[in-house]
Amino acid sequence: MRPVAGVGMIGYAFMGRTHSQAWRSVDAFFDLPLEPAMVALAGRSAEATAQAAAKLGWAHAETDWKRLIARDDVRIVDICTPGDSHAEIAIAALEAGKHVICEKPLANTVAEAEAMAAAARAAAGRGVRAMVAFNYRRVPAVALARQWVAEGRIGAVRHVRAQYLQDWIVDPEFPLVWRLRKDKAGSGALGDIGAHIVDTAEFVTGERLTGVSALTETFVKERPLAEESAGLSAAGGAGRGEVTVDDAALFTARLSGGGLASFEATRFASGRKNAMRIEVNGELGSLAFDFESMNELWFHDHTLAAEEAGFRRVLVTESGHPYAGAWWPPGHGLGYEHTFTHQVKDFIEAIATGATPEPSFDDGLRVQRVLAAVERSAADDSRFTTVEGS
Ligand code: 4PW
Repeated sequence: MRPVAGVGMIGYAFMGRTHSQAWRSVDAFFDLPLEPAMVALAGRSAEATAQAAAKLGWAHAETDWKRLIARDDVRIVDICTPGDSHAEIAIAALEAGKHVICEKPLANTVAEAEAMAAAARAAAGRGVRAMVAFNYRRVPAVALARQWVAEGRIGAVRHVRAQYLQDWIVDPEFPLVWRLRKDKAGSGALGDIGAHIVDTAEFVTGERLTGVSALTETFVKERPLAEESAGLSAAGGAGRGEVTVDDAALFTARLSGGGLASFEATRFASGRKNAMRIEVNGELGSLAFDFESMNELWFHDHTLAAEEAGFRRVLVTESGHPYAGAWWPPGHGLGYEHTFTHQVKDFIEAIATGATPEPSFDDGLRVQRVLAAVERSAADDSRFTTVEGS
């Protein structure tokens, strides 16, 4: 009999639903050293939380996250709330000896992320683990790209070209949901989706961003007010409010290995729904990925004769590819939700083996520092060179 690890989750909106799906499915597809049990879900409204718990597969409902953390049958705390509550909940859970998995970005500010990373380091000494949920690391094609870069298949990295393109707020009448409020989300496209491509770039290349130069813009400054819990699709209510975050963030960066990188995070790329893309050009070849075709990785081998070389599509569904062997026969493909299942699988294994889970809170802190550097750079007009005559 395997030991049981009780899980308590806080929040049940978009991310709460993805994480619930992961906890429900992980034990059916992977051989785990611990058996996860979906013990309790916490939310503010008793009725809505009880309904969500029943629908998503949680045994109990709590209306106070402190009570959830205090439960003896909860060993793992899964934080799926907006960024403004991550630090308080994560630090309390770690201090109570609970393993913590926390949605991204790690926090709303560098100071909060520093406090969380310090709490995670202190807890690690007591055998307690903490992980930040950059789920795109767990796309098989992204994990394969990292493996091939690490194996030297593309040689020294010269360029990273990363984009995360969505279009769900192009309509100026789309309401002011929490993701568009600095007090709840910390930043806009930058933290919500730019954070993913920063993490993915570092993950795939094994390098660090060492400096940035940035532009940000808020195209629509005011929107209809929305219900507090509204997600990526929502109806506007009465009254209007100010958008306090960026709609788009563009920046260039230097990489620790000497390469140059560019990043674009926007929710105004009409027609692009969830185009999380990365291309890496190395001295021996290139790799390219687009989440909208998430089962594919494109590879160009620059050591081949020019007559033979060129990008070729690798269908990342073979049993020898990362994570893929646990699922369907070759060619049958995986979807968005599988990335979350892989994430909790890796987290459970780290808890059981005592390894530091990746990405750790220190990794989340580093991304937070990049986001802060982007905001500082964008706010500093003196670095923006106006074109003569414009
Ligand atoms: O995966 C993405 C998230 O990290 C989702 O598409 C939306 O953008 C919701 O939050 C971010």
